[in-house]
Amino acid sequence: MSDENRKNEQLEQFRTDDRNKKMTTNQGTKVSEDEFSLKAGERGPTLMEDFHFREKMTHFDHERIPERIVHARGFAAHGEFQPYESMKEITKADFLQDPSKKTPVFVRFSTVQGSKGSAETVRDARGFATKFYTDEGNFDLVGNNIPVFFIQDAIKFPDLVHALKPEPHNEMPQGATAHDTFWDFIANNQESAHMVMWAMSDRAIPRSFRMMEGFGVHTFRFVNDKGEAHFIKWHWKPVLGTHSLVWDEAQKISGKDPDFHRGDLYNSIENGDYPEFELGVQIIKEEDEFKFDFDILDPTKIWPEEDVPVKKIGKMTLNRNVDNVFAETEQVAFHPGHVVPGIDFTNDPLLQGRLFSYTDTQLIRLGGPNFHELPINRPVCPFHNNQRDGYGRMTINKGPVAYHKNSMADNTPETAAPEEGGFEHYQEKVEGKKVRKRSDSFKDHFSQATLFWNSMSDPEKEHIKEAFSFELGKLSSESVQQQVVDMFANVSLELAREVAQNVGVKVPEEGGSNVTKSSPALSQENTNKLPHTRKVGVIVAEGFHGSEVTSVMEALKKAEVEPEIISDKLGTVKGTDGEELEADHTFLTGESVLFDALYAVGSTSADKKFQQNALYFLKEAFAHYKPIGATHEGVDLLKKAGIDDGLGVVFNDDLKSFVKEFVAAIAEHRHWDREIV
Ligand code: HDD
Repeated sequence: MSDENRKNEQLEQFRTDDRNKKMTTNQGTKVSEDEFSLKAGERGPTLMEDFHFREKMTHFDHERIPERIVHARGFAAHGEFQPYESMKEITKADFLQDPSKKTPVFVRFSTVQGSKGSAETVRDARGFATKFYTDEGNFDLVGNNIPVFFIQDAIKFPDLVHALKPEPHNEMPQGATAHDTFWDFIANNQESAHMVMWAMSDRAIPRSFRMMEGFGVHTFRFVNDKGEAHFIKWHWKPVLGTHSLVWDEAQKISGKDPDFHRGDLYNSIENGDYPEFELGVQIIKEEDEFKFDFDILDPTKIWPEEDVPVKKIGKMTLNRNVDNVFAETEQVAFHPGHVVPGIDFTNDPLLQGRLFSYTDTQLIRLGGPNFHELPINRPVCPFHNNQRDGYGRMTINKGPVAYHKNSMADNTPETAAPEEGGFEHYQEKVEGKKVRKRSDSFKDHFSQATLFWNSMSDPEKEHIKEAFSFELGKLSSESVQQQVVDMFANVSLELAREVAQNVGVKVPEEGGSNVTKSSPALSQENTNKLPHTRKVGVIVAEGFHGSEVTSVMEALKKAEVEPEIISDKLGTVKGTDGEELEADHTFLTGESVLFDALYAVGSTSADKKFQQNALYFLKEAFAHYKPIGATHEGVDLLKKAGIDDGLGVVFNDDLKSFVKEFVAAIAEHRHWDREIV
């Protein structure tokens, strides 16, 4: 962790450590008894004058605040951002000028649909919200891991969310879109087609927050010190690549470890494996605004990376966990309208509406207009204005003057000219009639949905078909099923026909698309593939091949893979040559679904029960296309399970070659060639 993190220094003033201290009330009076309330007689009623009881109970009664209406389930971490080069030519944003300058950041990842206690590996978009504490004020990049959105106009957001959330009459299902109202909304709001394709793809079940892309979604503007503007789109690219779970695995993890994603993020930071994301921008010149076959202001459209390349402009490293989840992760308030000079908005009607909604929601959630004073939300630069009072005001503004303009305080706080860093809105020329309508340029809902479909590899296409078949298969309304199938016939007839057959509705005859274009950048097949931080479960029984296993484990660690021992009981497992290993998990506490790969070692003395448990783990890992390695008795185990060498299964008695092949198989992430299509 960098010592010069200004946000960390600021937060330090608010941190407190209660250990080894005397207990007091909130008024500072020392407490002599905390187990018994004050009573009139040992068996008598509690007395009103028990101020300690009253205070303790009242505080407890008020501990909960409303959860976020969307993105309630989230987890966050601190870090730093550093640009690769000066972006002076196109933006005057101070934090993007100097490659030696580090800016503190706070990132909150989230699911959208479920409530605060819901499972984390559900099928859903993920929020990816970053607060940059810049020297010119806070800049919030409030994005998702999907680059497009369901709707084009913010006025539909309450409808979308009402349809997406658990149904109001029975509050089901939790953390899932597989229900009638969601799909009814989709079929009747067809601008959602593109985002639905992403939501049905593997992108919606990420392996880790560390392995997802992030997108600002909207088109924003960069403005330089000459007042010239460019259109831009924001991207976060994970250094570890973009990787996903398998749907069956994701559902099982929801039960086995509902905290899977936060655990993964928290532990990787605790272990010093700091998650890294490169910040990228796509840039379009003002004069090229109308050169595309889509409207660049439409938030249901991407700018294909092959047409508008992503320029990587810096890197973010997450290097510190929060000290207190409520104080930091829960109370952080993001807002797409928190911008700094050099970054500006466009007329995207979804963005425009968001600019209203976020402050409004914080007023109810955080209880008033002073949420910017909460430690996590405070800018690291000074802030001065004439705003005063309100619930929970912490700042003590001195003096009688709280108005502009004034003479009594020399007309201060004074406004700043643009040269002094004053924010100046980009002077875009606007004219038109007041209308409530969709622009004609926003009316093509299907071309990019087909572009996405065309860009998928065969396994990815198969997963999309299965996801649609799962979701629609859960509906009770046949009419909605039919409407959705008919809608997606406009994206791909192959997709719609297969889904129709799977869910038993009329197979569409007509449809299809004449879009043949594809964008390789959209396929996860083409992502970074690295073995780093992958978890390998090493299945070991008493009497294992001692030195061999330890040398394989050492070699795996060298490749930055993380082996963890699974056995039938916790404690020491002894090898043939006296070698000892400590079991991290048993077959009860560990689970095949919680590992990226398995290494079967076994032993000659493994009993039947051990073998049965190990076989269950191995078969499940195989079914989830995970790399599996085996040596010695482990090979026999696998053969018993009917699993043979090849397709990500590595048997090799030569240890050096074994490690090399196994690490390569781990880097590959999943071995889809096992899939029977
Ligand atoms: Fe939103 C939260 C991202 C459209 C209204 N949104 C929220 C969060 C993220 C996003 C990441 C969680 C922030 C956190 O971790 O605290 N939202 C998006 C993206 C959108 C989007 C990428 C489309 C491009 N959102 C959107 C619209 C509206 C909202 C159109 C309303 C007009 N979003 C909200 C909200 C939330 C929110 C209700 C809930 C909690 C909060 O803001 O602070 O105001």
